[in-house]
Amino acid sequence: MTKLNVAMIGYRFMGRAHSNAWRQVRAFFDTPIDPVMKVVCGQSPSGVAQAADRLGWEESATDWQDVVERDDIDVVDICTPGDSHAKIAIAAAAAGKAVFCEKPLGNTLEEAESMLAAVRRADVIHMLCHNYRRAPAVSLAKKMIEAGEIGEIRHFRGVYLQDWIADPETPRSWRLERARAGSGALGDIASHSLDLARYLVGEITEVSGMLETFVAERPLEDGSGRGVVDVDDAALAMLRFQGGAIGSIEGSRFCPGRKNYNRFEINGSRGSLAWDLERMNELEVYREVGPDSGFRTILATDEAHPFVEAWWPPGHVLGYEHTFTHTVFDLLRAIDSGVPAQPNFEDGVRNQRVLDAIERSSARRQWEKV
Ligand code: SOE
Repeated sequence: MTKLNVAMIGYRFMGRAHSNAWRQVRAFFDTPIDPVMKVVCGQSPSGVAQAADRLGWEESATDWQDVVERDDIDVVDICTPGDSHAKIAIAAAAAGKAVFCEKPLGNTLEEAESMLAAVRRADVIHMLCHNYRRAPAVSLAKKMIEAGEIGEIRHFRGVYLQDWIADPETPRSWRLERARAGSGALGDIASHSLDLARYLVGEITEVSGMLETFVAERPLEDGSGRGVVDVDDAALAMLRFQGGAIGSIEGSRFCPGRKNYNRFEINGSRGSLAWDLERMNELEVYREVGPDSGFRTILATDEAHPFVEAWWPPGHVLGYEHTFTHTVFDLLRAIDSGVPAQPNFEDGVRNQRVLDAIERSSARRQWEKV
């Protein structure tokens, strides 16, 4: 079996999620190639050495430029904050590596476009990590929509709500700095709702957006004073889809009690579908079948459901981390077959065009074309 040497840049939250996926994928799925967790890279020598040991990487390193140019590396997995996605991805592509990148693709539309140009120029496989597409119940929703089971789509309603900065004294982390994160709730969580909207319903042509920052200043993490918050705390947008549907997405980190409430509802001419990450194994389905129609819940853990066959018997539920393993499995299939992975950097650019239009719309207080 062909070996594929992986380098991962960044090792915190997403780095742990991706490491788990790289570790698990071959133990559960019939992968066409065997990934080798070669090297993890980070800024702190002791931090990254510890991460390598705990997460299962053969080596650790602190210079990402060296790592992406190594002859023995085949794929570069980018799990850093958004301000370094573009430079790492562009260098990795130029060195001929396949590139796997956390969302959102770049911090700006220009960055995302330059990343897409780089992977096209180098003709390498590229993939963007929007892991929720591969929750089995979401993949099932996609199959049902494609089979026409809920008819013509009229509405998409997506919300992604959290509460971790609702307290104004929560320190300003990198996610609240525009220079590092690009945007706030918009790029971090509303981008997931947006990706699901495009995946399940189709392209978006026009938006009306509203961004709000409720707490403009917060304590700095090192205790040295207070710092400005220059990203949105909440983002809300109305959407028009190419196919005629209308919709909305909302992302906020100011919703007390909502921890990671990533939910959508889709209404079609003959039925509706709804999903909620916090009950991620379940798909709510309504189909007009007569006077006794009502929403029913499909527990998407049968062998027949997408990705489930590789795991446990029916009812032995899956979790957040499995969505990353499914994503890595599909990346390996793309690398093996040469067939583009989904979502890829082109999706990243399309998503970023919508995010950009939402920002413009909010600033100008008017509808914007994507
Ligand atoms: C932020 O809290 C965050 O970790 C996002 O960055 C992830 O993309 C999201 O899936 C969960 O929330």
